[in-house]
Amino acid sequence: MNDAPSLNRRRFLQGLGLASTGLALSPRTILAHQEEQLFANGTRPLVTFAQKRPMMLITTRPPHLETPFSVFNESLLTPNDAFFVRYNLATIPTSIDASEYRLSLKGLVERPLSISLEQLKQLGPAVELTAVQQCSGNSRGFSSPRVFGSQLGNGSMGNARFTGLPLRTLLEHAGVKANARQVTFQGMDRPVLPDTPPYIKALDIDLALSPEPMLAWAMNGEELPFLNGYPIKLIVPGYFATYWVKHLNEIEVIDDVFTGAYMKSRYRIPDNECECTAPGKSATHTRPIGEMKVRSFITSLKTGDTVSAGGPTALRGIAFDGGSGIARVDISDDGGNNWQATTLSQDMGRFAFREWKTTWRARTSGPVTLLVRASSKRGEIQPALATWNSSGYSRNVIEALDLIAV
Ligand SMILES: Nc1nc2c(c(=O)[nH]1)N[C@H]1C(S)=C(S)[C@@H](COP(=O)(O)O)O[C@H]1N2
Ligand SMILES: [Mo]
Repeated sequence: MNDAPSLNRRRFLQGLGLASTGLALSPRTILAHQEEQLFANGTRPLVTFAQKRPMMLITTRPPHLETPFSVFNESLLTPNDAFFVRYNLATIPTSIDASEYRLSLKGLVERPLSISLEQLKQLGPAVELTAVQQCSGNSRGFSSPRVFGSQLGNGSMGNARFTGLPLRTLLEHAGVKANARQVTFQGMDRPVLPDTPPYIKALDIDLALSPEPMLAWAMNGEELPFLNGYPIKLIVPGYFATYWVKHLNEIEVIDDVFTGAYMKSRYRIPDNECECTAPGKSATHTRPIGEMKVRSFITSLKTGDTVSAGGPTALRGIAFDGGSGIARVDISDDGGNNWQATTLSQDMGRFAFREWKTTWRARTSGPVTLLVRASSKRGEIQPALATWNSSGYSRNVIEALDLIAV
């Protein structure tokens, strides 16, 4: 890509007051418009940031914006202007000159590199892949008992078609040394205070050299939106978004297990099969969060909606897992005693949202609860009861929608 779009982008961000200082990050609030959350936090304002349509505001600085859930029923690819935004550190880049951008690769490689965007794109053939990106804390706000952290609804996820260079092409170009154990990744955002640890993530060398991780520069056929990691974001299909480092510019190959705070103390889950503890208890042994668990949602209805008693109701929704692919999605209207199979739509790849559809009839009038449950190709199935961990990570309980048949 040439320089023109990035220059336009810089002006665009300046125009919205995003460019000069971090403090200038002020969203334009769409007044009078609030989105319901289904837990005790009440409503959320819808706000507009640069390149984004009205999004649900979690925090302003750094920007943390959730996708309104209705977007997931509009298209299987989450549009760039509706894709969620999350940062851990408050000093985020506000202007990036693509012509000055360099990606550095150092540490245990034969030939350390510092390359431009153009050079990166010339290193090998570009690849494309559709993948779900989901925050570890997506749906955390539904944890019971409640947990610390942003009270997220179900909108900290999205499905996009990414274009970029396989990470392993870059690593092989530089020549990884035999004693390599992990690879670390850092972007251009920084802590506000000197004592706050930097946001650095690490992947085991085998994962880093596997086919899927990608240095992506485009999303749904367009440059990455600024707030989604322009100009380069690391894509780790199947893995939670904490590893998908945005504004990526520093990669290092190391001979040990990385001990930075965002690996050693944060983004960790109980080291057991359910990634859970008894409610209210903290785990004695933890490990870094990894692949996503299987999940499914009904997108065509929302809690409180009215359906016709006896008549057909068209249902549709989405399902995804950590990359084995979706085997089946079933619904139940009797608390899970009987399940009705749904039809899976076209497969966009094992890392993508899988659409499901079915027709369902509410048998009697009155309140009815619809459950949706996905099974993955590796035999994983959503649990009937919510598991709990103190960070509210990797929630994947069977979703329930309360409807009224009339
Ligand atoms: N540079 C950088 N990359 C980051 C983060 C961050 O704080 N800084 N947060 C991670 C987390 S926790 C999430 S959920 C995703 C959010 O990506 P998005 O804003 O494109 O949706 O970015 C990940 N990559
Ligand atoms: Mo996240």
